[in-house]
Amino acid sequence: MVITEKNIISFTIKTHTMTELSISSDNAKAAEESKSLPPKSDFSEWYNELLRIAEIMDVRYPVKGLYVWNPFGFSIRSRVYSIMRELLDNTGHLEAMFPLLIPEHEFMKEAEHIKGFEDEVYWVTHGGTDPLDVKLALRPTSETAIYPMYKLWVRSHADLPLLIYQIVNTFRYETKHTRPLIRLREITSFKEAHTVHATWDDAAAQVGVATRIYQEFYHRLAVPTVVSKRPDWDKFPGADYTMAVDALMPDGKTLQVGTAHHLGDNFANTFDIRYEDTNGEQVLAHQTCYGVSERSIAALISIHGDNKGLVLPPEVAPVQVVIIPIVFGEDKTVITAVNEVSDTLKQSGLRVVVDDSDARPGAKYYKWEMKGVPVRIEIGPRDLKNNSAVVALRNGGKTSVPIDGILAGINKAFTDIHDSLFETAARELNDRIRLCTDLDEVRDYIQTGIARIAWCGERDCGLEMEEIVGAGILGEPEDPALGKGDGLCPICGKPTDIVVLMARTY
Ligand code: 5CA
Ligand code: ZN
Repeated sequence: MVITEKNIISFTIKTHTMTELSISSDNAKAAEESKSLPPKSDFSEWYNELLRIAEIMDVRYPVKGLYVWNPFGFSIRSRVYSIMRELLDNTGHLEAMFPLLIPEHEFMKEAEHIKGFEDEVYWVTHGGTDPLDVKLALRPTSETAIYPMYKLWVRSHADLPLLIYQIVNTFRYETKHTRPLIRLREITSFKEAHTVHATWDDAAAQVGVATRIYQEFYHRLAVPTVVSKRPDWDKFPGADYTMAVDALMPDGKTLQVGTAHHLGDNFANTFDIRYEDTNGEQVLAHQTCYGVSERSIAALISIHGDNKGLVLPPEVAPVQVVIIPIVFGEDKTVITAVNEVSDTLKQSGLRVVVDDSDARPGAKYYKWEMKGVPVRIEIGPRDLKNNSAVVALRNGGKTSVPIDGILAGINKAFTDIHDSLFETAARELNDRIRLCTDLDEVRDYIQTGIARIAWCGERDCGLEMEEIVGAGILGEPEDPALGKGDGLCPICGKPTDIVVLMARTY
């Protein structure tokens, strides 16, 4: 092979990280493709095309409901899940890992749980050509894998509380329309926590801790959420009650992005999980479980993205800063300055790419905007004369920053970007929650957002409200500013101070 300058360049690119590699595709092609991103107002098309063009997921895998994480998408996922791990580890949770396969006799122990999941379970029935003695379920969630072990692990009140989580893949034979990151048959990023407590009240307090952890998690992703108590008919199979965390998607539908379930002593009863209390008595334990999936990434991408592509909060962006040298002719001073700035930022742990390819600046902007890079730095001869650089934020705005203070400038930009993304999304959510006085109004309003409406709390009235509106009751919001108010139940006319949320849901 003849060694040309081009070969050398491509060789050096190959020694870079996976992220840099996957995004080093041809600029002209990237610019061309970005033009084909449909407007965000056409949300469903925009979403699917964004996943493809920004290289988040490849949906061409030949099994329905199973998708492939591209390296760039996976890099976002890793950072998002690092935040989750950090929050759980800092609140006393321990990470563990349980088997994927659950024997039929364990899976079939809890009646409500079976009813809820039996239509969704994939079964392994053969080992090679031999039929198995005991059928094995691919976990749709892991209560029945974990709790037989908890029976062995929990001995005394001193073992409690027990707070364990795992991040695994789970399988659900979903019959509703499958969608990447939103409704999968193989959920690849299922974070499930399973806790054991002495009393019902201790478990209830843990459900509160869980929803606060989730709100904090979503805040780090700059995604505002609403927490509500699901109506009884929509709770987790086998739970006493379910608290849910919902995000509002751009098309006005809500996405359930996390749930925390109070399991009472239901599973403890079934799996015989008991502890010796201070009086030496054997007492049934109380439990909770709570979960989040890659829906968190669907919300992150959908809520912040725009017509030009991804917009990512700096903490989870695979590339945080792209530096574009503006060079004319043979002058090397700009390149030298660019490399110095790049080194300074990298030494502080920032994820930086210098795009010194010979594509036009416009093509470079397209490419890195599509990838959601939060900050673009441009340095040209004129900037150098002033000892400054132009700093452009992906979510809008440009400033000039002195090169001497570049690190402080970029760190401040990161904070500003995160705060502004959150504030914009929170305002949007706020503006799209409306108090309605009758069900006709609810039916109209849910085309746009989330409706608030009085409800007496009776099951029959709630089910009829859902029937009339053609959408679900999310539940009574935890925040009293949303969940309380004086009104009349739209079905039975009884006065009530309960207000519930109704929305079209994914
Ligand atoms: N064992 C409990 C807590 S981990 C459990 O399984 N709860 S769950 O069924 O509500 O699932 C937890 C969360 O996973 C849901 O709130 C939802 O955000 C997400 N999820 C559920 N099914 C899917 C699916 N098919 N695809 C993507 N995410 C899903
Ligand atoms: Zn009523």
